[in-house]
Amino acid sequence: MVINRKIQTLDEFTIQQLRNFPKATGELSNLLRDIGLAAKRVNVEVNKAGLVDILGDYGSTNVQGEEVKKLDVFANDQFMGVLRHGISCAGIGSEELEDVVIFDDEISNQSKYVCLFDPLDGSSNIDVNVSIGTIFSIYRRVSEVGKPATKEDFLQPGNKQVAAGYVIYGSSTMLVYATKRGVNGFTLDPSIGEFTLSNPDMKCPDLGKIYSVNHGNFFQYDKRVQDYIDVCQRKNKTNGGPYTQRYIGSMVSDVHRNLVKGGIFMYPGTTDKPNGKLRLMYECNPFAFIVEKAGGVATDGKQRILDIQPNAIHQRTPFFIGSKGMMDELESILKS
Ligand code: P6P
Repeated sequence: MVINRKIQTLDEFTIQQLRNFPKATGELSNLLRDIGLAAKRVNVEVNKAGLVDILGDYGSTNVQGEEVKKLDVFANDQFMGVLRHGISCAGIGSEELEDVVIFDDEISNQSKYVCLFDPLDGSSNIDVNVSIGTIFSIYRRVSEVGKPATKEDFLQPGNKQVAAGYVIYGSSTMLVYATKRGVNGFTLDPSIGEFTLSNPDMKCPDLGKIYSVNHGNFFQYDKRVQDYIDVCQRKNKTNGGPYTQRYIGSMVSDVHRNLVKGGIFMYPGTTDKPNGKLRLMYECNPFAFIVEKAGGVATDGKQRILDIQPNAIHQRTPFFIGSKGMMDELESILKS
């Protein structure tokens, strides 16, 4: 009987990374495995969403003033619970929590890392069975290990991230994460209940043919953003235009597709919301880290997302991310 040893689980992969870098303490590997465990628990509920009476609004509203779906609450509780009871995280920030939660117990205070989460992004799509996702960001603490984490640990620019990733609960469930060593994708194998390496060393194509933006806001965008969208829609021998417009309304799905196939995703500022809708700390920074490690680019229209110095956990930013060639094209128009 041939045993297929080609399958490498997330745990085996992170342990192999540990073996390759003996100075590593294994704490980051533990943290990623904890996140993988919570993601598997969320995946079970997301897959049942159409069957169990957990649809419909929870009736409460989160700190963003948005209706909270039951799955949002469940997902937040899963990630916070696993990390609080793990040994690798000193505290978390979350879209679902008004302020950061410092775990402040003897073991957690010894942890080197803090995490920020969007536990279930795109939750408005839950009731119509569109893919949704979890986004996470991991920082090394700036406060003294051994003492409780502090707010400053969470308000670091994205260029200080140690790792970042996302889970996409779609036709298959994938976990993609990046460290300084690159981007790797794992697909959940239900037969063994493990994330298995399916997309090693992911790279974002330099050019793509997909642009993602909410055209409903077109007349609220800056003129130069409108000009770029116009370029995307026109025949153009130099950039192979017109492009195809794809917009799912679930950022994890849109950005994942563009990462794999090449493309550009935009959530610009509008006259109603000059800073756009997306959150810097737990939506834009993690994806900017991942896409840059894969060779792409991410800006707020003026500067690199990862260089923005945050001043609030829930602050928003305009967001442009994707293939380097398309982002260069956008930048040339925004600077014109
Ligand atoms: P709009 C989902 O609510 C989300 O936060 C992102 O996942 C998605 O890209 C965006 O909002 C969609 O927003 O305003 O285009 O519906």
